[in-house]
Amino acid sequence: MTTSLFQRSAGPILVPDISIPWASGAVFNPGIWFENGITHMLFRAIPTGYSRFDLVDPTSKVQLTGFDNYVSSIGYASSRDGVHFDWRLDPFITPGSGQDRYGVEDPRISKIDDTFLITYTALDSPAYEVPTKILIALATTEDFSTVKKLGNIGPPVPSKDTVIFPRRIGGRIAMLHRIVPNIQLIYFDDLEQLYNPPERVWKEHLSALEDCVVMRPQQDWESKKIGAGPTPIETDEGWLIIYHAVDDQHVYRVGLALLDLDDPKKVIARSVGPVMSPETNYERVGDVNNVVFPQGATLVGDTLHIYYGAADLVIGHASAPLSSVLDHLSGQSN
Ligand code: BMA
Repeated sequence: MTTSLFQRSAGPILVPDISIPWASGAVFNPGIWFENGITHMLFRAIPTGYSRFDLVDPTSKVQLTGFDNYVSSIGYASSRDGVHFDWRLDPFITPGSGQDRYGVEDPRISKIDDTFLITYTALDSPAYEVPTKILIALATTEDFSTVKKLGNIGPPVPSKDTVIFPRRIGGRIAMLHRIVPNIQLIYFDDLEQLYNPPERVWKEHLSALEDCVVMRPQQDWESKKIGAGPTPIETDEGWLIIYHAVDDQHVYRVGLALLDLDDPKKVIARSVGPVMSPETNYERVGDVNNVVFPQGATLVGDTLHIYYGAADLVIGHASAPLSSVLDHLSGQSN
């Protein structure tokens, strides 16, 4: 199933810290931005005090996990070598009293002009209440010190796994998101439209949703759903997309794809098999077992670094030469 394309660090690179109350229970799913030698990380963090319970999926009968008292914040850490991170002691984004009152989750970082754009999931109902009210939220920062929450920028239907391309494409802002089970692409004319999308933008997108699909589940290991991970990485061959895929048994794995640089709706190549699967103990056993959830990546020289949530409890890191990743993809179909 797995290949040795990616080399993991010896163990998790960030774990919950009992002395930091808001991050004492779990830290996972890190968004990453690399600039001027610094790796900036934003991650999902949960305080201790939550409890797990078993849930059975009513259709598939697969055993799932539910949680009580499980409200996430987003923390910040930074690193000079990409693997040893220093924490900021207070959370970077906290849930408010509005549509994000049940938690802020899964941040991805992009940058247009001089502004960092942070897309994340906001919960307007308790996690694991069905149907969960989830929204796409946006926040901006210039310096990873202060942050401005802009609220809900998403459609009037549940959507998550949202990431903005790190430059304009054809003069517009391009964003991937996921309405189950596919990955879709939407464009905004400019930052103002992204910050405060007029109703018609999502209305038009939803009415032509099938035409906006970039990737659909294709393989058994992707059967339930797929979702974009890190900010797309620009390479000579195309936009490198690192995504997660969930199978019928609720196992999360990692896949790769290449999208056309000028028209990212065109898939140039895509993994046939997963490039990472839960293998180590900390990926197989945690708050949600059998999860590798990539959400951040950097290209430093010729090395591609991937940062991922492991079993919804800790943060893992793996790397591979970009040339090997592109060679691997050139042997795959789409
Ligand atoms: C997704 C999100 C992620 C989580 C994953 C696996 O739906 O909630 O934050 O890591 O499920 O539980």
